[in-house]
Amino acid sequence: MFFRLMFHLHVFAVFYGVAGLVNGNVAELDWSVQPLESLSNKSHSRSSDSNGKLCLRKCDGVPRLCYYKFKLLHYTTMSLACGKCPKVKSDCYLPHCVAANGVPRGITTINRMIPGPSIQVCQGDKIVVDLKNHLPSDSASIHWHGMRQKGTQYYDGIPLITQCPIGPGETFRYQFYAEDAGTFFYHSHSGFQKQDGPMGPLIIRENPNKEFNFHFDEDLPEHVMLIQDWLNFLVEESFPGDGADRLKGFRAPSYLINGRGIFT
Ligand SMILES: [Cu+2]
Repeated sequence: MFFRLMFHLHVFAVFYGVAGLVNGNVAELDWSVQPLESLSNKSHSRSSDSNGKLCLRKCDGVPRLCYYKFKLLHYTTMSLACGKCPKVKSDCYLPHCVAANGVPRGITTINRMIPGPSIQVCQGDKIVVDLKNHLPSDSASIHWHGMRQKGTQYYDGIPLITQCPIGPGETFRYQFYAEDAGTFFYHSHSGFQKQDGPMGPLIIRENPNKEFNFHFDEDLPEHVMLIQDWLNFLVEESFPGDGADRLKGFRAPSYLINGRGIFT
C-alpha cells in the first residue's frame, strides 16, 4: 500500500551578510508598561507558565496570553556546559551548550541558547516578552521580524525609533498580538548583536481546520529549521573592516542549522 505523509516544515534562513540595518515604522508612541496582571482580559485565557509552554498547542480558536522571560547575556560557544562535545555527540545537545560550528568564540545569547527560545503560538494569542538586558555596557532591543504591530507599534523593537534602547540591567516588556499566521523570527536590533547570536523562531499557527492545513498530516513543533551564516569571531571585528579585507564579515565560513554546523 502506498502511504504518504506530508509535513508542514517551518524553514527560514537568516543571512546577515546581506541584511538591511533598519526596518520599522515611526508612529504614535505610548511608553506605558503595564504589569502582567493587567494584561489578562476576558478573551484571553491566561498562560502563566514561563516561556509559553502552554501556548504550544493544537490551535482551537481560543486565544491565550503567552508569557516569555528573555535574559540577554554574553556567553561563549563550546563552554564547559558542552562536556565532551564533539567527541561525545550527545554532549553537544546538553542544556546551555552552544556548539555552533565547534570553534570557541564569544557570543551574545538569549537564555544561553542559539537559536533563542522558540516562540510557538496560535493566531490571535497575545505575546508578552520581558527582556532583561544583562550585558554590562551595551544597550539592546528585540525586533519581531514580520509582525505588523498594528496598534502596538511601540513594541516593534527599533532602538531610537520606536523605543528607547534598553540599558544594561534594565527590563523592557514587549506585548503584541499574533496577528498573521506564518513562519517568522525575532532578533536583537541593536548594533551588531544579532549576528553574534540573539535570535530565534517565532511561529504563529492557525486553526487546523483552515483550508491550507488540509494538505498536511502533521505540523509538529520540532519541525522548525533555522539556517544562519556564522563567523569564527565577534562581528564587530569586521565592521567597518580592518583595511586589508573589508569584506571579511560578509564571507561566512560556516552555516548553522538550528545552531549547529561544522568548520573545516
Ligand atoms: Cu528583522
